[in-house]
Amino acid sequence: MNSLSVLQDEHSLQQTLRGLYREEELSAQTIRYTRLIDEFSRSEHADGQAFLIRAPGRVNLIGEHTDYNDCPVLPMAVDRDIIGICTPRDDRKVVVTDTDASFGSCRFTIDEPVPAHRPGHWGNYIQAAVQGLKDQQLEIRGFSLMIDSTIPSAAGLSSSSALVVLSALAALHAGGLQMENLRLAQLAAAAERYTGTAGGGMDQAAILLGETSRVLKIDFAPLRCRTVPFPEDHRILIAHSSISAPKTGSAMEAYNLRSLECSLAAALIGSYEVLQGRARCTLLGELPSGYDPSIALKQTGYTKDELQRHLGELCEEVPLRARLLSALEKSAEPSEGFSLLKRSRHVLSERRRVEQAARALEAGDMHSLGELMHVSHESCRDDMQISCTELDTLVEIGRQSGCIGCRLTGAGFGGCTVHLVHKDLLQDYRNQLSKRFYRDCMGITDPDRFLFTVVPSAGARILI
Ligand code: NG1
Repeated sequence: MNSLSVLQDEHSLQQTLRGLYREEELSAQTIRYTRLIDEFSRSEHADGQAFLIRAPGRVNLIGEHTDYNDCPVLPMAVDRDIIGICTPRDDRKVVVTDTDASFGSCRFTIDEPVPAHRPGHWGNYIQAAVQGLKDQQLEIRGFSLMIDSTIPSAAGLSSSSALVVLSALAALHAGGLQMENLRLAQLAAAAERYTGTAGGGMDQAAILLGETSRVLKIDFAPLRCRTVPFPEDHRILIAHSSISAPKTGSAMEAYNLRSLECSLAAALIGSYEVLQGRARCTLLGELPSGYDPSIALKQTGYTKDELQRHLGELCEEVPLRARLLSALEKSAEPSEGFSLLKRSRHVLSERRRVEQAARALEAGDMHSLGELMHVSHESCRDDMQISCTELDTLVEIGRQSGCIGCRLTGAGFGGCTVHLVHKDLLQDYRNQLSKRFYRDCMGITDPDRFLFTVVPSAGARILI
């Protein structure tokens, strides 16, 4: 750990930041870090010994709602991030503030169980990280942390997971502890579920394993990652639908319903497979490639009663059955029933597309990658049903305006779209989206706050 005056040295700060950001943004980023350090040094918690941490957001190129089924994803960590300055405390308190004072602060003692904040409060993510470490019997020390974020929240760019990972790194480092990235990614994914989402492990893995200029092909069970270079002559443009999709309330319910439907689909398929004398599966990702779920599942939606009966009769795995029956009990029945066939069709076809997309990227075949992104969006819209009118309109305008590929990214129900564009066409493409979507469809006159490029960036770590 360093004294605050060491962190305030502008020259060494700029050296530390070089490589994390685009060259043209280095000065602005240095100013941002310097402001954070100065503000922290004036706060009541600053005691002289401090360290800097950074956790990036992520954008997913393809592989949506696959991770919690143990199917692969193709994301990248990006240069929109949360940065933090942290110092250990001698009491058992965690005190976190944001440079944006409108967020308020978050305070809890390490021994409080999670969650103590109101639903949707950002403090829950910090508490979840601390709880996750405590559950590993790690001796956690209190810490004061001040953060600054450039990741839009509720946008499908993993601001919540970046906060979980950043907090976990802060708690570990403040306590003189270290943890290997793959283990920490799994721990952070499990910890984030304390906040109520039934998510997978893509975000935390992408945030920790990110690499400059490279896309990540992440597989689960066991968690592993290989990286593929992103071509220098292409750009990733993020376009926000302007619809916020916070992981609280209805967006969380809709997300968790998709996760439950996938587990129910796997349980019913698993029981069918056992009846055929084949091995049981408990997750869609365990099915062989090319598996046709329509042999085991009916076309129309299932009612709650129907599923309860099926699970009671068919599923002999008692803990799994109990878990699914309890989740089903808590879930409202969708008007069209539980759409198990559609969900499994999306997951299994998306798994195939991710493999094809990774191969296309490796071969530098950007047009095939783009085409897969388009098909993925259609599957997200029609089978996973996680899109909305604004996302579909953005994607449609994107396709008409000459992008190589575009689709919604992240959990959906609002949030962002990701667009793959050749660098020479970027400006014109951006102008088209500004005019045709933001101005003409949404009446937004300052689209620049919704439209930005990102580059593949390094993973989360303690900086100095
Ligand atoms: P975002 O978009 O960051 O909310 C969520 C899940 C991921 C993954 C994607 C959809 C969490 C923390 N994140 O990401 O695990 O399932 O949706 O692909 O639940």
